[in-house]
Amino acid sequence: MWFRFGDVLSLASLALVLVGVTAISQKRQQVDEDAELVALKYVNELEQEVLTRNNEATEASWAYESDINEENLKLRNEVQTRNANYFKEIARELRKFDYSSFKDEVLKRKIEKMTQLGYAALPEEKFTQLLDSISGMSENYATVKVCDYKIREKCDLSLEPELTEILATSRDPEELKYYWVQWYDKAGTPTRKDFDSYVALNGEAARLNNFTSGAEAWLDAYEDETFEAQVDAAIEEIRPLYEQIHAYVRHQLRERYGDAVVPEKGPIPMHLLGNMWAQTWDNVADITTPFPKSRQLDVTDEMVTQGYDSLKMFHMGDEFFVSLNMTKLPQTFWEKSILEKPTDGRELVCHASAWDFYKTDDVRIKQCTRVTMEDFFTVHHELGHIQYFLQYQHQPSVFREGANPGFHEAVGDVLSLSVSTPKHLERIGLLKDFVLDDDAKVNQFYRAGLGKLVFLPFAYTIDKYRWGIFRGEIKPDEYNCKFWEMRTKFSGIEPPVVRSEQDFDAPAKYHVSADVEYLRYLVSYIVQFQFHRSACELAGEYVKGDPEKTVNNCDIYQSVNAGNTIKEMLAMGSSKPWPDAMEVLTGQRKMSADALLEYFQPLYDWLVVENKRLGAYVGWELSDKCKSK
Ligand code: X8Z
Ligand code: ZN
Repeated sequence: MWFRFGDVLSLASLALVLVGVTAISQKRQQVDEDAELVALKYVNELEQEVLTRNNEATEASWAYESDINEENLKLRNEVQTRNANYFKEIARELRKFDYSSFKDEVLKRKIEKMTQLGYAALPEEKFTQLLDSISGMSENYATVKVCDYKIREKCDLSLEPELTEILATSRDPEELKYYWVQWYDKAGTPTRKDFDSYVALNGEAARLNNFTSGAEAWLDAYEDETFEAQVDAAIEEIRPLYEQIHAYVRHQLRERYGDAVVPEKGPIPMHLLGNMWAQTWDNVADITTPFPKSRQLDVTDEMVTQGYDSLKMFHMGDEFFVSLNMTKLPQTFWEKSILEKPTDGRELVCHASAWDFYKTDDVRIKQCTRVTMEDFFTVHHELGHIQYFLQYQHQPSVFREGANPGFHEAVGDVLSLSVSTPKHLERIGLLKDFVLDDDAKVNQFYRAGLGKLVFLPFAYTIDKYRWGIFRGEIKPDEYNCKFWEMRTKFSGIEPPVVRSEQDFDAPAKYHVSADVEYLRYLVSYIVQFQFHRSACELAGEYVKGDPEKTVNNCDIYQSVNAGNTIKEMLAMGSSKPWPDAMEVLTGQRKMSADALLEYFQPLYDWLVVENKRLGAYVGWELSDKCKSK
């Protein structure tokens, strides 16, 4: 016998149960599918309203930032508060769906993004308090005026253009120190109260969004649990190279300023480095260059001689993008942008920015452009943001973002890497009869090092410091000295005067006062070399192992092939995780310092030999320039 009677019964009931289970699961599946359809319809129907609201908010922010006054601030805050409530409501509705089991990956990704509320998660009263704290800081930053070094009763100097210009060009340590102190005292310290309230509310918002702190909320944009560790590893990888350029610059500055101003083994006094935050040092290339007799690559004077103005600079940037078969700037860009500092006396945020108005072709830049080579690069940087906006404007609103924030920052810089080659500068008539011999090459690599390499530990510190604060690891009574301790540790620089906990210096950097995440720039300065190398390969300008076709002398200008592939990456917006976008251009799915190290290998080789020859000390001792009491 195969089975007994009872077995028959139990088999039958099993079959019945199975039929039942199948029916239930079919039904459940049906319910799931119905729910998914309902969600899809809901999300699609929101699209137009989301665009309109984003547009209104952007218009209000633009109006305020280009004309800072009470009324514009009030209007901006009203729109933002209204929108925060709206997006909170949408998120509440969307959370009713069990969207983690949705089959439509695009829909799932949309809902995940739409339920991430950021500051809008706060109750309305706290949301407006947070807005007030941030606008308090950034308004202070935008409106600081300092008094002239020689004519002390003349007190109308702004960061842009006056202080920026002085820091870049003055070679008088006392004058530089004076302006440094003025700026940090006025742009940093007065923000302390607002900053404390900002930290508290930022933390509350992060926890409402299920993050442990604001640090995790920021890192979430990179969609990779191990991203922080990868960033740490990249900084370690770059460190030997950084130490070499640092040692060389310190040595050269000692030659110029002497032992009493620049120590042999200590950190470099930062006011001597050509930039208020010592974030890039290319403004001191002229006084530290390896081969002063060889022609230098600074074309600022030539730009002035040729009568360049901001409009010309933007037209040239536009022309570069068009030469890559990318999108030409729309007419309204020229009509609505602010490309020069207004002279009608109104206050505005001068820090350069690019804006997407969530319509078709309404994109703008606000920049207090100066006619310098440095700003020529910034023009390309900003136009890179604009090109990204134009390439992804067909995407649904939630995907109208960079693949990650670092991608957005990298696009224009990829073009700048081409613009900065002697080859390109000759092409556009800014450099004539240039002989690219060995000395000139070292000068070129060195200048690139001052513009790119030295930025990496700076960018790292700005957010490592804020992560520390957000995570409660850096305590309020050590905010200032921790900042300088970290700046010294990672960059080997120090303030020109002793600072204390009576001072508060980090908000003297725009992005700290304006609550802009900064890791994006570190990521950009790494991935842009990956993008550059691949674009050069596509342009036929780079062949691995070919000494005639290196990444250092590559100009992708007029390469439709490179342009089309970059375009393909940009057009994805944030519709896919960033490794998918990176793969389109580079074939790689990881952020890697390899391309950057390849770019700077010739500089590294030269610096190691030269620092030995000069007996330049490599590394730095601790700083005693911050006293906690
Ligand atoms: O803030 C900017 C751009 C606007 S996204 C002008 N940058 C960083 C800075 O100025 O600190 C570009 C490079 C770094
Ligand atoms: Zn930018």
